[in-house]
Amino acid sequence: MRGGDQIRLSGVRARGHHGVLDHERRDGQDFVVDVLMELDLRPAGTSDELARTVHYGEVAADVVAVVEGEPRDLIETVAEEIAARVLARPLVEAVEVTVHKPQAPVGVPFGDVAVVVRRRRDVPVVIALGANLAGTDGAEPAETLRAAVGRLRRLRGLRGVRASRSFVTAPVGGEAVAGQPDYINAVALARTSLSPASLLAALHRVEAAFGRTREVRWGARTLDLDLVQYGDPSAGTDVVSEDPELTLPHPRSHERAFVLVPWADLDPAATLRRDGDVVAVGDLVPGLVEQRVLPLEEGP
Ligand code: PH2
Ligand code: MG
Ligand code: MG
Repeated sequence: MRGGDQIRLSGVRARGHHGVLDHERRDGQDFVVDVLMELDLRPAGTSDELARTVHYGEVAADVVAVVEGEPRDLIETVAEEIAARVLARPLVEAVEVTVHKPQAPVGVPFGDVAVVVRRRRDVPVVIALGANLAGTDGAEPAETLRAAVGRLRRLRGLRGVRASRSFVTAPVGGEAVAGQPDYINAVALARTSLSPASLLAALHRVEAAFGRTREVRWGARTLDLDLVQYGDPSAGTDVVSEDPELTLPHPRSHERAFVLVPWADLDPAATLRRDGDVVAVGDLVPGLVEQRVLPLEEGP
């Protein structure tokens, strides 16, 4: 488990016209800003690729743009705006922004005055769970799904995990899944501060912990955790990605009753993006009645 990687950028100095007094608006003064970003640095550290981290030069340029930009009465507002810009960068999980105003009109000799704001990304996500093989410890698929939801609840960077009921479903995929046992499927809703790539990596680690192997695409499996959606399509904040490693939204979810039925069961108001359009998940279900999906009866 990683212990919280960070990028620290400190002492960025720029001239701004923020403040409530006339002379502050007229003459301006120096503002000094520190930015502490939390993000997973492993992808960059193991690939040496700038695209897999945050470019601190771009963050510094954002800071200067806000300080030199629209004059505000309060440094709280300046700090909030900087935090929002930094969090808009997809890899940043959390940010702490300190805005110092060392020449503030305090009226007595003083060293420094600063505000500190801490903001964390909080994105709704949809995760589909599936299993159709006993686990390495002999656990039945339904038991594996329950245990996997427990793991998700303890995952760093994931909060408010809510799971649907479990469903028994016929294997979908034609030839590729012919002869496989029925699946147990469920859907979990949660909120995350992780980037899509970090969340996917965390899901892969949970799959591996449950004995998942990947010899054959669409092979029977002890546990499959798919990231179906990241963000809220009805608010236009969902991430759309064609990256073959992580296509978002999941490219086949809209035609899979084993995802849509548990999802709509848990959240009747759920929406999904399909070919650019935002559709109600519940509206897609009637078109898929030929796919067998039945609630798993809780045994005595
Ligand atoms: N997963 C697949 C392929 N087919 N069919 C059902 N019923 N449930 C699944 O989870 C499933 C599938 C590939 O991930
Ligand atoms: Mg899958
Ligand atoms: Mg998968």
